Amino acid sequence: MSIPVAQGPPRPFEPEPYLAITETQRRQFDEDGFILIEDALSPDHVDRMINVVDTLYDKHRKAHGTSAEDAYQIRNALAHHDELFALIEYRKILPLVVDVMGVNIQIRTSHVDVRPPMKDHVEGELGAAGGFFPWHSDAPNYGYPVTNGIVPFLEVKVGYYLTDLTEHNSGAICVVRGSHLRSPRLIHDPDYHIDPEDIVEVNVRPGTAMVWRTALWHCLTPNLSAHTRKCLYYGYNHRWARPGDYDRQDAGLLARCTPVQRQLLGSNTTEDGVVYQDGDPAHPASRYWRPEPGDVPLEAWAERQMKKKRARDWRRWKRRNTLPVGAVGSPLAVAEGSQPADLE
Ligand SMILES: O=C(O)CCC(=O)C(=O)O
Repeated sequence: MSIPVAQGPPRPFEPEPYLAITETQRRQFDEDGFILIEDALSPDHVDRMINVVDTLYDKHRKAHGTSAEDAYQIRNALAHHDELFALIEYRKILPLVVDVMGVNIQIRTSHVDVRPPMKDHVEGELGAAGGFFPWHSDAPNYGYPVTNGIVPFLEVKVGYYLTDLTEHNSGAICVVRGSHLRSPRLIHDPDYHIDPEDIVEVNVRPGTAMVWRTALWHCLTPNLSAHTRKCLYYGYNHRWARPGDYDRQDAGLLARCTPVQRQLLGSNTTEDGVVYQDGDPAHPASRYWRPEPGDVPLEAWAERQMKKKRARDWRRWKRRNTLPVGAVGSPLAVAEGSQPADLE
């Protein structure tokens, strides 16, 4: 038998607004504009996703008669396969997305990208205007608004990398560290030179995910490796903004969704349309702007996740701070600066 020993309040009772993101990740996300999550997908999950991508790619090639050397992209990918659909609410990543975007979100875009080896590629400047994949940030036509010289934080993308990108020039995405904090006009300024020190070639192993601000300037290295590069992207924006790949998802797909899935697919949980505040026809409001109860089921989901996280933290704390009956004194002498986890 053991008794819990009182040793200051456990972390679960301290204010902790985040479901999953750590302080370091949060800082990196704000300053650099991206974070990498290694092994986000297990090897088995990666294999399944590669199969899905290959099936779609083959189908596309047969339908369009394209060659095995052509790059391929499919948008609104979530509607093309259950496995692609399932990733919209992937349990390891959605908490991070909610941590940075909040709960009033939807999918803005989802895409599969395939880039075979580029046999005849002529080496040029990375991301050059007019090249095969110029530097850009994601934005609708006419651009996102620019406030105080920069694009406000309006959306996040999650990249899932399915093939090995650890080699230089294997088709990996490159990002300019911190570029979300620069004027988007500079990308198109021929006199502006990106400091090579700021360029990060995302050389990652299969299964790695990148959560990034899409205002970050990005381009691709050519794929000069011997294997085809395959990856997936899921973009999330706010429900009060419009989606990018769809206006309204297919009714059959929406009918099969859980409330959270429906929200992520940009729909309210019941018929869309305006509501009248206090029943007053003079005060119509879109439910994307003023959600009705139940329109944002991610809120209740996030509360449940937070409760589970606190319970987990509490159990961990109890494990570390429990002494056998009869033991005297403080259970753990935690050296200043070290975390209790170091002592496990
Ligand atoms: O990695 C890719 O193939 C494309 C990345 C990109 O440009 C994007 O997601 O906007």
